[in-house]
Amino acid sequence: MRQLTNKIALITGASAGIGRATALALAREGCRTILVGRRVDRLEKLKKEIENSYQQEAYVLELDIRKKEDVLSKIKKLPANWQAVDILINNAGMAKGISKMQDSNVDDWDTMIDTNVKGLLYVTYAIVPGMIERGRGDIVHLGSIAGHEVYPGGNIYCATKHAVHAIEKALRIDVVDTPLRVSSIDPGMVETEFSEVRLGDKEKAKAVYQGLKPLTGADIAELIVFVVTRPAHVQIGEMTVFPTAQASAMVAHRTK
Ligand code: 8X3
Repeated sequence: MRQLTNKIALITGASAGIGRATALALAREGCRTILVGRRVDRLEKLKKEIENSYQQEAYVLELDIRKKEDVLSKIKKLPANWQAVDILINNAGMAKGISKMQDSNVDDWDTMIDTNVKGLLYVTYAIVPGMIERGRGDIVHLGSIAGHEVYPGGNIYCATKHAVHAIEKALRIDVVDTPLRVSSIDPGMVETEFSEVRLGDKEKAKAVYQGLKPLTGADIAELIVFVVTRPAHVQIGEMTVFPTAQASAMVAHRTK
């Protein structure tokens, strides 16, 4: 039997990148997956792929996690057989812009803070009480090296990822008297839509990963599978992961 047979995993930002890869990996390991995102067409395609590849059920939940009332009501109204979420993957997040703080677009700050911090909190708040009641649950945040370091142009994005760490550590304290586990996976360079969204330009996004082999969403998904398949007494705190050619947020080795 696969390790995660019949567990329910809810993945935010499941339509692309790390979220999509994680949904596929968890389904492969036996999870029934709740695919959360705004781009329903993509989520529906992913649901079909999961059903065809792994003969696993998936459920599409159209949701913008920035909308507090929607998060609370839509998660509450999940069908009865999808209510008992065992694994929460707080993946949805993004960076917008690389300007200095004094030159940046304040609307971009709102987007990042509302998604990366407030959205993550709303989803966590909607799910964790049920986990405590059922006496089981894993919460995995997608942090970043930007939650450990601050680099030029990173300002507000780095602030949001530092906040993700604070939330992760605080939640671990708050559920220490329960069987719940709280973890954060903190990647360096992963080639997804991330840089395109941040820079608003395909070519510039490509250049971010030029001359080195970046991580993929699938690399991160395998770490998430590892985290949630540890024995019940083993709780991973934070796991930092880089491409071999990256040493820190600012140090990478590129070949021509
Ligand atoms: C993404 C990694 O280095 O661009 O979170 O901040 S980095």
